Amino acid sequence: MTQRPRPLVMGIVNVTPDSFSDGGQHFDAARAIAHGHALIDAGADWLDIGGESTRPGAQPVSEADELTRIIPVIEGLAGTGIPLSIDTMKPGVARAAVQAGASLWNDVNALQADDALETAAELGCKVCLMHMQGAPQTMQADPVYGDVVAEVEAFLLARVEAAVQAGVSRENIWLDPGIGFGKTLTHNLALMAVLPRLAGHGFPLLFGASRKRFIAALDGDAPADQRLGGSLAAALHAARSKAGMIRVHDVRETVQALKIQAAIASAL
Ligand code: 9MG
Repeated sequence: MTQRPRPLVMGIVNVTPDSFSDGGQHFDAARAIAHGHALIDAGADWLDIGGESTRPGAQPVSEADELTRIIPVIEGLAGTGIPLSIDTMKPGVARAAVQAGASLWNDVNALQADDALETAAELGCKVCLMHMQGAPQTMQADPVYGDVVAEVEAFLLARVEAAVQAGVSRENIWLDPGIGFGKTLTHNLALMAVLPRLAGHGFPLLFGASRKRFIAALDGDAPADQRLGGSLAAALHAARSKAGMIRVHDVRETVQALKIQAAIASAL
């Protein structure tokens, strides 16, 4: 695993009803594609495209609806030269997305769905195995752990072994502690504090804290559009902790913060 001076930045393209829609059922792929281009211009190294919200309380969508949302967007961004990630829990969606041009399957469910392991092995794409306790609809109701760090770490390493057993190449595996996915503020902080340990297992770490609820919990219930400071603080911490990629909404600001931190570190 080669170490870059700063982590890669993954820009988020959510193709969900609260973004790029006319307020109804019609998704505007052209606007989502334009947003992807704007994130690339802002310095994104990767784009993560998702058609099913995984926010706390989000309801599942059908495979057909998810495909209708994301495939035109992936096809529209496939020629940019910037690699694309598909954020989905569904093997059928991952398969179609990879055929349309995605090269990373970002699975918040860590390939636990039926056929997910076999599909990932067959596709030969990169995979991100993320930890989540429960499912998005209910995960924040009452998350409980004995030792959150040990449990998340053991889960991720067990999913690595399941993936490798199924034929996924070790070189294709990324890990992610899943900040905000079935975790209280205390759980999130404990995991962020041990990022260097989680990054030390030989697999690159993907880290996502952008605009998440824990920032509001520490700063007067700040609404999502006022969480940039907290998002940048978490991104810089992840970079110092040797995360390989940071998943963010605010690409330009994150790239700038990471550049400055790397420049200061190189002057030491
Ligand atoms: C889809 N999604 C939302 N938050 C995420 C996070 O923190 N990590 C990954 N891998 N995916 C996420």
